[in-house]
Amino acid sequence: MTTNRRLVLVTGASRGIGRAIAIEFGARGCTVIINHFGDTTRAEETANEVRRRGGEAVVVEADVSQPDAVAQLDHETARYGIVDVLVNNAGICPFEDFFEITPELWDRVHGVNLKGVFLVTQAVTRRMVAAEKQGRVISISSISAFTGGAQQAHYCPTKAGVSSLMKSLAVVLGPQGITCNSVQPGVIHTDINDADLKDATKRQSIESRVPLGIGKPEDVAGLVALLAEPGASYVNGADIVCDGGLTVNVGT
Ligand code: NAD
Ligand code: RM4
Repeated sequence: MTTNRRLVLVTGASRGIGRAIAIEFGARGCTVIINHFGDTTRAEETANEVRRRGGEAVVVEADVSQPDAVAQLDHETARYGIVDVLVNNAGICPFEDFFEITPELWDRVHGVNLKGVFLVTQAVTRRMVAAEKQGRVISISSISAFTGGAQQAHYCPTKAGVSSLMKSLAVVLGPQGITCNSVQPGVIHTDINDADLKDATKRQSIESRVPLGIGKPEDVAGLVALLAEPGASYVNGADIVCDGGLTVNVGT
């Protein structure tokens, strides 16, 4: 089935930032493929909201760290046409002390956050190139690509890797008319950090450092949608910080 609507694939779109991105593209009349892993009920809720805003939605479960699952996601997506906009958003951050991080946990975080971006992007852009589609790849990196976190020694390198991967792909795919960029959110209240942000002391400490306050998923979604507009067609290989001023707040 193909339509004139732009086809947008958002990984990890059942909740949080990915859900807000899916809904934003839905409001812009797109067909949105809503990927998730083990979160069917909320993925269906996202799909319903996309439809309510005027878009079309399809839910596809796949663990982005697994090559076979990504091949299946790619196959399902291709039924709706060639992707116009890929948003690599799926990610995990199981906060852990450095000395408690096992090799298995390290591999899992790297598998989902970094290998997943490689697998999905390779599959989707292979089809874009074959179809001569002037597509967009937008990956949700993080300020953690250039900052550290006491319980994020496994996570931060994955985000540095995502930002780095987008730069290489900007070079590889730019000549084909496909742009690749990263968005680097700061602290956005979602399930990923809900436990931390419910701790009043931690919340106050973070809040006191963010000039615009703790972010909402919609604060990131608006920027991602802008990067998919024609006006952003010359942005390629960029890291765009979206943190309410958190990381510049180091003066006296
Ligand atoms: P979230 O936990 O609310 O949502 C995560 C999403 O990823 C869910 O839809 C889940 O189904 C999906 N997912 C998890 N593992 C998956 C897998 N193996 N395969 C496919 N999908 C999978 O988290 P969030 O805060 O919305 O995070 C979204 C992205 O934003 C992540 O990449 C995260 O690192 C990044 N990020 C978040 C923040 C923040 O403060 N919340 C800041 C910077 C970057
Ligand atoms: C982000 C960043 C945020 C944290 C989330 C989980 O990339 O490090 O501070 O809340 O991850």
